[in-house]
Parts: sequence; C-alpha cells; structure tokens
Amino acid sequence: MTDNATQDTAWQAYCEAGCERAMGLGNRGPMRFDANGRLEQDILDAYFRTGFYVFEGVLAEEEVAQLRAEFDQVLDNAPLTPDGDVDQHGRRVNFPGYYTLSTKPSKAPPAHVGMVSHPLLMMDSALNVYAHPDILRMVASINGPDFVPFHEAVFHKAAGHGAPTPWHQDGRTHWREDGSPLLGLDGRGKSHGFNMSVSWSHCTPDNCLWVMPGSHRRWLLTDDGEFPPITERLEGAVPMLLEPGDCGVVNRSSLHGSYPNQSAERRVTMVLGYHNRASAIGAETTNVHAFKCPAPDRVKSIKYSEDYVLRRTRMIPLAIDARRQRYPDETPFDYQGDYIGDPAWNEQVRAEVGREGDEYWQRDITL
Ligand SMILES: O=C(O)CCC(=O)C(=O)O
Repeated sequence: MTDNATQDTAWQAYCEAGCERAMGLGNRGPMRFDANGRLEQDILDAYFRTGFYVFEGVLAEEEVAQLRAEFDQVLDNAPLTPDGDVDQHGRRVNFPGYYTLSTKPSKAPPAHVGMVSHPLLMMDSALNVYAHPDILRMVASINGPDFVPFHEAVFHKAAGHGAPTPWHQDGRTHWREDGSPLLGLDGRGKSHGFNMSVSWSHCTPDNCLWVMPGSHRRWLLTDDGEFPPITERLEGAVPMLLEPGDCGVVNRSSLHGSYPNQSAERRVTMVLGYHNRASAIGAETTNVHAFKCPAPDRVKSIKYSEDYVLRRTRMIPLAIDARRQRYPDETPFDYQGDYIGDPAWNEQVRAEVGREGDEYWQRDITL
C-alpha cells in the first residue's frame, strides 16, 4: 500500500468510528418543545451533558434555497485580494473587508474565500434565519428569555481546498481557576453561550466541524495548557454531521475544530450565536469579533456595559420584524428582552445598522 492509501484507510477508519460514536451520544433529532414552548428537558440535558446538539430539519427547503442562492452571490462578488475592492468579474465588491481570504495561488476564486463575516448585513435570508421562531424558542430555553447576541459569520470550506480550523475552546471568561466551568450541568451559572452552525450544505466527516463530547467541562488552557494541533486526530472526537436545513449548537466551552476539507464537496455553515444576558453584562475580556473580519492583530480589551449590550440587542427585534414582513402568515417569536432603539425594520434602518464606523457588529460580544 502507498503512504497515501495507508493514510486514506486510517482516515476512513477514524471517520467511521467517529460517526458511530456521534450516533450513540443521544444528542440529535428534531426540535421538540413542551406546552410552554420550552425545549424538552431530555434535549437540554443532552446538550448540557455532551456540550453540543444537532437539530435536524429546522429550516424549510425554501429558506435553505434562499440562503444558498444569496451566499453564492456574495461569494461570486468576493474581492481577489484581502484589501481589494474588485471581484473576479471586474465588478465593484459590495462589502470589501468582510471576506477572510487565502492568499495561496492554488486557491482560485471562490475557493479562496474561507469566511464571510457579518452576513446579516448582506443576506436577507441570514437576517430571516436569525429570527426563526423555533430557533429563538430554542435559544430562550438555553440562554433565558432575555438572551442577547454574540456574533455571526459564514464558514466556507471549499471542496478540495478547505482550510482547517484549529482545535480550540472559544470561551475565556467564565471558568474557575481550576479550569472547571461556572456553568453547571443543570444549565445554571454564567456561560460562554453557543455557536450555532446553520447548514445549507452536506456536512460530512471529511468537511465538517468535529467536537470533543464533554470537553466543555474543563478549560484546556488552565495551568499553561495548550490546545492540540489540528494535525492530531483526537481520539473520542465526533463529527457534527449536518444536512441542509439542520442546525448544530456547540457550547463555546467545547473543544472543536475542523480538519482540512480534501473532499469533493464544499461545506458552508453560518454561525449564529446568542448569550445569556447576565453572563455578558459586566464581563471583562478580549473582544475578537467586533471587526470587519478577524485578524491576529484585531483585538480589543473591553468590559461590556449594559448600554453596549442593549444597543447590540436591537438586532434581535429588528430581525423579528424583518422576518414578519417576509413571512406574514407565521407567528413571530415574542422576544422578552430589553434593548435600545426602534424595533421596526425598513430600508432606512438597514442603512443605519450598516453605516460605516457605526455598524451594528461594532458591539459584537465575545465571551
Ligand atoms: O465551523 C468551523 O469549522 C469552525 C467553527 C468555529 O470554530 C467557531 O464557530 O468557533
């Protein structure tokens, strides 16, 4: 056997074992709610036990199709270089600076796009998903009825070219000195919120996000610890398998990462996140999300004031109103949290929340 064939066989065996473990965790299925509109307790228990949950079939086909079509337009309009403002067709880029690009010459457009930040500004379909009533009922069940925003971005792992995401735990603020989490297994206590991957592609073991079940119970950076390199195929990790329309919710304290996508299928997932309000207000941290797109030198030290959180939270009622206009026959989610600003969505507000220098995402909330 050649080296490549041996590696392929080992990778296949790793994926098969991971899929088998993933299917045995008891943390996937459709969203189910009790008579009060709260996620069924067995779902919450599985989420708090394993550190993630896959909700199947959340989005209707029509929404998936709209997400795919709008994102493909955004991709097609990507700049050729990180500082550029012209796309591969010679057109002006509508959102320069929002694309995370690879500069490797092997990656021709649009495979050179690794991430698009802040899709609520550029895709109505993303704004509509942000206010999906079942998604927000799920969010309220985990983060409380006055939940607040985190950040949004679309990950694009091109076929055969997709860059890996290093193994990491996102949460930094709500750990004890001994590395145990402030969040209890019953969901009480300060939390780092969650990343929810909304998929409009087939997320397979080859291209998907992998998660280490139960890893949200200990911070690996405690006592000068380190995250493993993504070249390490972690024993016990599982693939977060998603079909178009599924949503995978990953506790931001969980160890997660993705291997390079060498498969023939691209992976596209939009990360939407929400926090528990009391976990956000007053937290002091290094914000890495309130920038046009991430970069190693883009960090700011911050303590989140109530005003900061209230102003960012306006995007929730705005998105609910935008969705109400798009789907007039649907019962909108009834948001119970406070916010500052008018909740009515219209073209003037679209311009306001995207105004250069004061975009809504300038108040994204890293925890
Ligand atoms: O989807 C991925 O590959 C990475 C997602 C991730 O790391 C995150 O949302 O923090």
